[in-house]
Amino acid sequence: MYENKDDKGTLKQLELSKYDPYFRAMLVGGELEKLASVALASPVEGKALQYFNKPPRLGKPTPPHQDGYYFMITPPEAVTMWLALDVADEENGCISYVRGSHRSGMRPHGRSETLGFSQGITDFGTREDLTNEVLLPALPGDLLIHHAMTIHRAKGNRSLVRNRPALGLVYYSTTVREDKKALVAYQNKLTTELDAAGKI
Ligand SMILES: O=C(O)CCC(=O)C(=O)O
Repeated sequence: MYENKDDKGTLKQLELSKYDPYFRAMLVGGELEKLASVALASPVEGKALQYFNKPPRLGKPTPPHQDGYYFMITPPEAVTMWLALDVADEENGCISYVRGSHRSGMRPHGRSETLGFSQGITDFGTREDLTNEVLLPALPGDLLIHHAMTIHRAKGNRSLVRNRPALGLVYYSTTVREDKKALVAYQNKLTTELDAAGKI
């Protein structure tokens, strides 16, 4: 996905582990898989490794969301790792988390207009959300790990020159049940809509 699909300099998201053995090996069978298994106290399955960028000036905000809402799994026992490939700070859109939000259940989500993050929390912005929100700037090589229920978001990239590149790795506990039918149906519907709107 590109912020502007006619400008290849605006790459924002790219699925890597499905197509590239190097990234597949980073996701499955290595140190990061072990770390995910410790974080979830369970054997895990590596599900995806994606490139996430916010190109300078054009990178849009990431809407507040819980990854578990997108995953359609029961129970929502999964972690996402976010590996900074360059400096991420307030200016270029580092991630922020709502501390403790993984303990407070799934919030209502609704359609967002952000390409790549089609769902956002519809009632985000309560006093509790904002009081507990913590910004996490990162240096190249820093690894952030969040639970699938942790609310997070990021601002857009206001820098005129700096990208905000990162890798996102997703691991599910092997105890989860996936609603694959619902997931495929949703993804197909979304792809059709984005295609019709000329966004992909
Ligand atoms: O890179 C971003 O801005 C958001 C990434 C994200 O939401 C995630 O990895 O779960």
